[in-house]
Amino acid sequence: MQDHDSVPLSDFEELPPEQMLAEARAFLERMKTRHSIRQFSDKPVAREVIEAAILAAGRAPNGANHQPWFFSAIGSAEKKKTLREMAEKEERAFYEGRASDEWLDALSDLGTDADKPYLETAPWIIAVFGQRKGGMDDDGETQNYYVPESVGIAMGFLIASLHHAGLAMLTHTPKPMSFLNDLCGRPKNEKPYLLLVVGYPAEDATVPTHALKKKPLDRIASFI
Ligand code: IYR
Repeated sequence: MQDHDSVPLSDFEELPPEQMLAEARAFLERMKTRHSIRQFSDKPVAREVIEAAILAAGRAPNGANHQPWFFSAIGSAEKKKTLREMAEKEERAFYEGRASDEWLDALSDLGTDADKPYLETAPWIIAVFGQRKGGMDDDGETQNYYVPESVGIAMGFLIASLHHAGLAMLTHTPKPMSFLNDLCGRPKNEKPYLLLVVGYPAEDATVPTHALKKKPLDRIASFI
């Protein structure tokens, strides 16, 4: 290995094999209770919970440890109203012509449409940006690497962390979503990847049956 500064690994926790298996299976069971929902309550969620989840996302492995992500946690009623208006404008164009028939057909089992009331109802909407440039010091110039991969992993951590904390979510991707740069005051060289709607489910929240059908292990993995 090339010469570089390092410290001994000191916080790795080795588990006995039976406990390892039990933990892996317990996590699987926990993740089975994660569902994308589209009916949210307006019950508030403490900002500290969102902060901890974003910090967990910030621990994701990423290109050259440049940490090429930014999370705008939108909690103000005024911002959420503007966000809803802008997202619904794009979504109307999407559902009324921009999307192919094939795409609309693929969405029909989910019951989605251009109305996004949850963008106002849910207490937090997290906009996730990827930084094409910036490096460790956010200098806006240094090249970043594997940005979509890094941001994708961080979003997975964010979702798992919020679910673990007992919150419900929806990943939402208005198309296009370049309006988010202005809304969140982010520079042009950042690319919005996703909106994460976060809060408590409404009492009458539902899960589309289609979303419950998951591929079995032998269709998503091989052991060779
Ligand atoms: N962005 C639209 C459409 C949409 C697209 C996919 I792919 C989905 O899995 C769900 C929705 C919307 O949010 O309604």
